[in-house]
Amino acid sequence: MKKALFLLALLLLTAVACSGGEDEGITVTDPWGRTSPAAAENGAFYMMLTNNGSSDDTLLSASTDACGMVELHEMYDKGDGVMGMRPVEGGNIPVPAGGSAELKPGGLHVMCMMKQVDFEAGTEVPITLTFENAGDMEVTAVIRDN
Ligand SMILES: [Cu+2]
Repeated sequence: MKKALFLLALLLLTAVACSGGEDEGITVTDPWGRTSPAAAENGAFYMMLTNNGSSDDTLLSASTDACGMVELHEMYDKGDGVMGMRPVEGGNIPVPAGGSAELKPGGLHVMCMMKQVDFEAGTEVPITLTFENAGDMEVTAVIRDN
């Protein structure tokens, strides 16, 4: 129910923002991060990026006080079934017009290095996402187990 209200609020905000009949642009759905022990140096954030607009956009970067350094990463197969991760090609994540980019465990993620806070279940982490066209968007990632 709480989530439904949140989504409704988002829709209303979007409606207000688009009252001029402008491009709807980027929607960020369900930003979250996985719980990890305080001793763990790194964490990751996941979310769904949807582009309802008519022009391509790109997630250029992300930043948050919860991390000493943030990069956009992807998981890849190092061979022999071993997975590694690396910064995405070009350092950014394209979100094509009418399409989406899913950041999820085992794939694309916002990498949080030098964690500054404990990733305990229920913790809310404000993140600024910077898009090429949509500009800066503030989202709040919620920490949970999966
Ligand atoms: Cu990573």
